[in-house]
Amino acid sequence: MFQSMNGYEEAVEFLPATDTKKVEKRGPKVKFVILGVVIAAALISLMVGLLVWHFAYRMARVQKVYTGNLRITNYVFKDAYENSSTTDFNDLAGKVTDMLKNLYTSNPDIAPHFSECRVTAFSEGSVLAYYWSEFSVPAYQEAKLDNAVLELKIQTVNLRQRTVLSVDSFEAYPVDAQLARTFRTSSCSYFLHAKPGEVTKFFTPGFPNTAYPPNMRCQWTLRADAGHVIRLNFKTFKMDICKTPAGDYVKLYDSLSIAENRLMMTLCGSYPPSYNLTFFSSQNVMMVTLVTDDKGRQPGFMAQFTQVPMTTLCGGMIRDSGGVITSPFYPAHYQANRECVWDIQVPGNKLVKLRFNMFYLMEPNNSDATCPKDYVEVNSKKYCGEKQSFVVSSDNNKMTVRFRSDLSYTDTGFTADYISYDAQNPCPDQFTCNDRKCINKARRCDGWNDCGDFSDELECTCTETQFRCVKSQICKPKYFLCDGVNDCGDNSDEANCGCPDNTFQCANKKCVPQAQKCDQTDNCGDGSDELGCPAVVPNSCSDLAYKCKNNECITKSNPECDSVKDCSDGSDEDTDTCNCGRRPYSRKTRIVGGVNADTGEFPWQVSLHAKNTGHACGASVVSPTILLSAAHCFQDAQGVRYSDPSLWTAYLGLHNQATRTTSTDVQQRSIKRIVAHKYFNDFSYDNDIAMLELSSPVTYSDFIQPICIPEKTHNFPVGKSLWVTGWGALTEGGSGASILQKAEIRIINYNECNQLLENQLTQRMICAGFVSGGIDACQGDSGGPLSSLESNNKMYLAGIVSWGDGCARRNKPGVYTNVTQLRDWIKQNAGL
Ligand code: 4AZ
Repeated sequence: MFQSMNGYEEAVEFLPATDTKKVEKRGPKVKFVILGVVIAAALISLMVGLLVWHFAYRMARVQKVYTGNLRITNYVFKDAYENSSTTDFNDLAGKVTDMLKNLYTSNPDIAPHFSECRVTAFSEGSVLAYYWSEFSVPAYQEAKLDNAVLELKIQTVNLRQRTVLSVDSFEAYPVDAQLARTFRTSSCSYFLHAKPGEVTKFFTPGFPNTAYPPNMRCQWTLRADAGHVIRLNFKTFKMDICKTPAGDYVKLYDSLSIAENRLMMTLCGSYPPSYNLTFFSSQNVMMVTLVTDDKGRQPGFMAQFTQVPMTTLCGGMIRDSGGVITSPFYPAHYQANRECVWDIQVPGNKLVKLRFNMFYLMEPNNSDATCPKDYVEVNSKKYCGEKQSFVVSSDNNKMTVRFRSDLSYTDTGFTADYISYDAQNPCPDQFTCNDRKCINKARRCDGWNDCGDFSDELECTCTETQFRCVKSQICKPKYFLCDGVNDCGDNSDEANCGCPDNTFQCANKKCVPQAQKCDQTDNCGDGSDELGCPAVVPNSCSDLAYKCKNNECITKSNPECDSVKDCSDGSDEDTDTCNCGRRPYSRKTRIVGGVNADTGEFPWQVSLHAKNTGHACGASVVSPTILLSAAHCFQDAQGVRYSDPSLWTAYLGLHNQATRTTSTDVQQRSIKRIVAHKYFNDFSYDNDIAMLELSSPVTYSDFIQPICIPEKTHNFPVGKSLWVTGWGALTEGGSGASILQKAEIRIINYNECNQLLENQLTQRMICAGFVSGGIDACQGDSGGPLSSLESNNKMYLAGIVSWGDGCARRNKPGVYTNVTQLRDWIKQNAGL
């Protein structure tokens, strides 16, 4: 190879080094040529750049659409204006569009861009004309056009001079041009006028037989007679889950234009049928629009509306010594653009106290404490947003309460009760909080913030079973020290609890050598040293690691069904196992008046009826044929053979006990087999679990779904919030509930609870509730689920209602069967 190259070299003719002239002569010429080429290239790119800029930016045009309404004062509304094919409509529409065109073309910032404008509807008042106007504007002039069009509002004086129309108000609002166009051309457009005394229904295309179509744009124009408002109620609302920014959604407008400044509410996701989705218009019109994307089909909605006489009556003079005030139409959404003033006056020697029990005046994306939009003003202080129960009191015998809603967004409002009280003794036989709320005297200085403002916990002498938090100076029970929960709020109860260097602090506060972390041995005794260990160690599972079907071990915390494939065989994400814990009604619900669950909110909840007794116990659906419940429900007693399957009937999908035989959501089954835990101890209630096989499988529905069974390595940490549900007694020794009840409670530290319950706990039990009492399961809730919402957004069966020392007592939390500890039993007996 080397040789052949030598051969070529001989043929190359090099410039003789001595021929310097030749080199000099060529040099400057080449330089000029290069320079010329560079300049030409620069000029060309400049030109191209300019052209691109010109066409792509200066010439690139944006379609702009504005919508709104204007009020014509020298015309009187007539029925013909409702129908766009009448001559009356077209005459007046022509005048309005002429006026708009005049207005636009006489403004130098608007005229060059104006394309088209149309009147879409009229309504009463004298005549409100709804319109849209379209413009085509170079991108760089968009902001200028926006300003000019929106400022037109204030030029209404000129309007009168130029046209035969007297216009006293004019609104314009930019809308998405694409959306506006598709609404205009959509064939899915309906015009409905309420009939006096009748209910008018409308629904999404295909409802209830088929899902609504993809990429749909529909609009419903709703009208009522003059002097009426519209009451709109969604009976069913099942849309795709809410997605931002797009997705499927329904918008309600307090207007006949789709201007966002008149938007009352955006609805998406699904609402349980028991949710009060009721809205009132402020005038006699309303617009409902539907937008769907290309995925995630659902049944849609069914709505109905009626007309009700318009009344501006709200608020007033109150001279009674006590009563209730609410926002208009509570608990339906209040109207936009309302003002109510209550002037409360009680006898001269008394003061006024107002307690808000429900308070929802929420505006999306608005956390402004000055309450610039909807608010309630009491004694000149404004309140808005979403609030827990609170009390406002006055220093004299008068109180003025003002409720104000602006043009857009409405909420469910408020309900409040007012009482008059004696200034010298605001809380007879009770403790008076700083905000003049009254609480039971026994709750003073007990370590719990019963007043809500800590005033019951100030200036206390700590007892020997209490310690004092550093910042707040509040006394708390000593067993809060070093329990891993920041009870003081300043962490002072958790300070100085640490472990020495090179040791690891377990969840139960034990210290173990650092080297024992993730060594697949439970050195802590609570497994916490083996949690959160990233490595996957094949074929050597410790008790604490999740075991894959192929025997791989996953030491990550709660790896099952978290949408991450941790096992190489994917068994942690098995679709059959993971198809559980779903709540078809996805909306976060608000409890309005009490603790009733919503229909379908806990679709795994079962009511077990014993012959001649009625509802006796709860249970949970875990598969189409299997329920889990508590073993103590099936112990023979008082001459009744509770262990006999034929004694029992299971009601699935049940919400209200009164409708268990009539509701179409309910599926009723007899029981084929009951398997109680072999080692259930009817003295200690250890191993309080039973499996029930149904006579025939149930069909899953929106109201019947299985709950997920946690793996034995699943971690439910202390302090985690869970839901307990059932139809059990509403008070200790009291009678059961008709509507399924729900209560949010928290997991309590095992050792602390064991102390409170005098060492009666076994490892197959967990405690949940509140040491302060007040919220708990009770008789009749037994066997029912303790449901835990996990990070994968599925509900898991953390426990089964088992026993307690009474119900809701202080220092006596409820005890639940620890499902993770009985995971192997469930596998062996239920095959799941
Ligand atoms: C019962 O008798 C019962 N406070 C269930 C739970 C609790 C108390 C009693 C918990 O079924």
